[in-house]
Amino acid sequence: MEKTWRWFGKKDKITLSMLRQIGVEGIVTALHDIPNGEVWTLDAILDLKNYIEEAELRWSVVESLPVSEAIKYGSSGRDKLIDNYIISLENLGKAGIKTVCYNFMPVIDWIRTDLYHKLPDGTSTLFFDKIKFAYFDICILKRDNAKEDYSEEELNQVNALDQTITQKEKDELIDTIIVKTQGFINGNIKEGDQHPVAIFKKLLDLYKGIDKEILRENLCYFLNRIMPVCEEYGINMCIHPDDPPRAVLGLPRIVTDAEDIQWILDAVDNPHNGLTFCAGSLSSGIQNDVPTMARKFANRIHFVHLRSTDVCKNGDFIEASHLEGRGHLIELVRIFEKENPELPMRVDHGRLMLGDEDKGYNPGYSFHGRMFALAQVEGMMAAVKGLSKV
Ligand code: DNO
Repeated sequence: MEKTWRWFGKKDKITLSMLRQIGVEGIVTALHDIPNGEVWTLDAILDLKNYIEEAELRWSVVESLPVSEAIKYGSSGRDKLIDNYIISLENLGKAGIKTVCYNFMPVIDWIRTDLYHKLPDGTSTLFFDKIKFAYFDICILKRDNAKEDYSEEELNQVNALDQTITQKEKDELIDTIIVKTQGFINGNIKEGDQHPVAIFKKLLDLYKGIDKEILRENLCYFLNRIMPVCEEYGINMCIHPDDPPRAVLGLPRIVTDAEDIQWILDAVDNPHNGLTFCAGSLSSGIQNDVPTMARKFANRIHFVHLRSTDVCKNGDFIEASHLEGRGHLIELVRIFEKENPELPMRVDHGRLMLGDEDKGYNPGYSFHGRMFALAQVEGMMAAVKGLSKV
C-alpha cells in the first residue's frame, strides 16, 4: 500500500520535510481555507500540489471535498451546490488528483466525548462515553423526545451525572463534541463561534422529517449527478463510514454496516462510486466484522484508514493500539496488499505522547502518536510482503 499521511496544509505544524524523514510517500489533504460549498479553483489546487511536489511528495488523496448540508437534506438549493462540487472535481481531475474522500453524515462528522483519555502508560487517546453523550443530548441540547433513544438504566446514569457535573465540565463537553472535533475538518462550527449549541440546534432542525430512506435518496441523487465528471477524469469517490456507525441525535446515518455499504455500491453501480475503508469507524460498531467487510468490498475500496477500536458492553468505545482491537489491522494489511498493493493508506488517530501534548495538534492528529502507528503498520506491511516471498 502507498504510505500516506493526513496533512492540514501549509499552516500545519507538521511540515512536509518532517514527513519525508519518516517515510511518508503521499499526502492526504484538502483546501481547508475554502468555505464549504465554494469552488476549488484550478489555480488554488495547483498551488498546493506544486508545494507538495517541491517537497518530493505527491498529493495522493483529497480528504475531504466536503458535501454541504443542503445536498444531504436535499433542499432546492442543492443543484447549485452540486454544480460547484462538479467544477471542483473537474479542476481536481485536470490537476491529476483522482481519489476523493467525503462523507454523508448529517450535521455532525465524527463524535468523541473525551480527547485526552489517560492510559496507564502516561499517553492519552480519544474516547466515546455513551452516558456523557446522552447527557449532551438530553440535558444540554434538550432535544425533543431524546429520552426515547436511551434505556432506563442509561437515563438513571444521566440523572446521576447531572447531580455532579460542573459548569466547566459541561462547557468542555460541548467544546469537544461540536467544536474541537468539527472545526478543523471544514465542519459546521468553528473555534470562536459564539453560541455553538444554538447553531447546532438550528442545523438539527433542518433534518426534521429526513429519515434513512430520504438520506439514501439524496446520496444517490448527488452521486448520479457527479458520476459523469468522475468518469471523464477517472476520479474515484470514496465515502467515509459514519463514526460511530449508528444513528445519533435523531439523525439518520447510512454508512454503518455491510448492508448499508452494499446498498450504496449497488444503487450507483459504478466503479467510481467507492469506499474509504475506515477500519476505526467500522470497528466501533459491534455489528461489524471488519476483515470480512474488507474482503467483501475490496474491489470498490479506493482509500484505507488504518486504526482500531475496542468497544465496551455499555456502548463506550476507545481507540485501541494499532496492533490490537476490533480493527484487526494485520489481517487488513494482508488482504489489501494482496488485492491492491497500490492502495493509498493512512494511519489514523494517533495517541498523544512524547511531547505531542502541548503542540496544539488537531484532535487525533498528533505527530509522535501517528509516527509510532505508521511504524507499526510498516512492520505489518514488511512482514506480509516478506512472507509472501518465502
Ligand atoms: C476524523 C476523520 C473524519 C473524516 C471525514 C471524511 O478524524 O476520520 O473527519 O475525515 O469524515 O469526510
